[in-house]
Amino acid sequence: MYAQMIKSEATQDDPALLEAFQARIDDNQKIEPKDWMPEGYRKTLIRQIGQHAHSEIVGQLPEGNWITRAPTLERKAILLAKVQDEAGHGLYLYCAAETLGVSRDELFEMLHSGRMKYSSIFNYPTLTWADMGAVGWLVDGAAIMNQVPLQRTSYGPYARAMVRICKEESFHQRQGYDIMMKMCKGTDAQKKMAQDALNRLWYPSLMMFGPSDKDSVHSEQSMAWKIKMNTNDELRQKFVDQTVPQAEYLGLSVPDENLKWNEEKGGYDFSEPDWSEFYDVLKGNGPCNTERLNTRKQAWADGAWVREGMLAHAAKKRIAKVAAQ
Ligand code: BYC
Repeated sequence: MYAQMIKSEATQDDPALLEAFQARIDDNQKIEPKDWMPEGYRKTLIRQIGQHAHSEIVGQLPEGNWITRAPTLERKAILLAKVQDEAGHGLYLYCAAETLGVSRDELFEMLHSGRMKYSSIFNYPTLTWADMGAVGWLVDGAAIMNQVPLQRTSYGPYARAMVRICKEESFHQRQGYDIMMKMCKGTDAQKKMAQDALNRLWYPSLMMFGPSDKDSVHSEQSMAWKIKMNTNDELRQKFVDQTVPQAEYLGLSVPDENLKWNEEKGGYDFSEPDWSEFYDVLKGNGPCNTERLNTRKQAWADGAWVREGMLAHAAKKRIAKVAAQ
């Protein structure tokens, strides 16, 4: 019946079509690119997948900054591989977004004009080598917490991209924790550096999960469509519960006076991030917003000759093919 309906000239607000679509979601069926979908579902996916893709490629910048300064050849090779992985994640995600009818050029235009966001975390600077540890441990740790459930998301191409991304992210998280372990077992100055990185990156990492549930605009609809599998606060709580024992193992203290195990809820009570800072960063006023966006725009401009060359080559081949027919 569903197949018959998609063949018909049904409109977006056809209740029977919407009901059948929701039934497929509720039945955990995957939605594929050629399937009928409500316009809101398609737009929400483009927004979320596009922002996720942008986060991956902007996320390369704070770490790319440290490739030339990694303390050993081995650390340099590992960091280089991690940053390359992130380029790959961006590519899978841009491809997944393209299946929804948006072009790569449009996605980049929206990033460059500020109409599309990327994760707030990447607007903070990476000041010391310990930040490479803290980014891997906390930022990739938060990313995995959010992305593991997304492997079950309702849109097939997004869910499948997420499987590989999660495998690589868990390696990234471990390499970050490994750097932290080395720093914490090192000299007093190295341990101090590790503590300082945790102090600066703790709250920005908590912000990665988005505003608290009462202020989240999209959660309710996105969860009904299984574009999002958990609320922002659920994932933030899971992240805190997982990360606090890891900090204790390192001998570091989480910069939160209110952090306390709550037996009744079986999780930690903890302080909320400063949400005014979060919204300010989203508006473009974080410490590195301008620098990050300018770097991306410059990379796009610098790559113009490659795009033009490839398009010219494709056009030439098309003409040659027509001439040969
Ligand atoms: N930063 O209604 P809400 C990574 C925006 S990790 C910036 O809760 P939603 C990586 C939100 O877009 C990061 N903006 O929204 C790791 C919305 O504004 P718009 C990437 C944020 O979408 C290591 C408004 O606030 N991961 O890639 O239901 C190395 C209201 O929020 C943020 C993903 O993108 C934020 N932190 O939930 C390299 C995972 N939080 O769009 C790379 C997929 C919220 O209406 N995305 N906003 O203008 C998601 O799971 C969800 O989109 C979010 C937000 C949980 C992030």
